[in-house]
Amino acid sequence: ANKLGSKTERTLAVIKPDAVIKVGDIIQSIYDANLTITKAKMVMLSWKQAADFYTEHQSKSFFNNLLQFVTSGPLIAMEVMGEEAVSVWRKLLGPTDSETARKEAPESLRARYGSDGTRNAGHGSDSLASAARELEFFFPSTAGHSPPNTAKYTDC
Ligand code: RTP
Ligand code: MG
Repeated sequence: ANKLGSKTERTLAVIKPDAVIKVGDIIQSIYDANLTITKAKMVMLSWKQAADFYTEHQSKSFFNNLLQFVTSGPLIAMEVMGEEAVSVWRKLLGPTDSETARKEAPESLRARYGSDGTRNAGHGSDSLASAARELEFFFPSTAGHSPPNTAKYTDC
């Protein structure tokens, strides 16, 4: 806890290929929710990288469709920080299935920008442990060299 007694967390937020065109609205929503973006990059994942990232889902029926989708175009990966960032970002996303989201959380990002149960606009880490693994996947800590212009956030 910081000096105000709140739980500042970091989470991985990913804008999936179907919603990259909406990056402006999504960044606005993040700041409106009192969260901060502390790292960001646009990347293309190979099939192998996507399979590694989603390894927990490798035996699921939707695994192939999921990999097909997330390798179909660029993603925007962000480290998002703030009070209860893990749950606040998942709440902003809304229910996994965008059609469910349109019924149950019409203001959510998946309701607004997703299509169905697979093409659903975004990803959010589901726990602090997942966040640590997933942030390391997209933003690996490197020994030694720091490239220029990398902002370092140590607290809010
Ligand atoms: P995410 O990991 O992307 O933040 O989403 P989530 O926790 O709400 O959903 P999860 O169960 O972890 O599923 C990961 C992603 O797989 C795709 N999916 N397709 N039945 C389906 O077609 C299906 N179910 C899941 C979605 O892209 C989901 O976000
Ligand atoms: Mg998940």
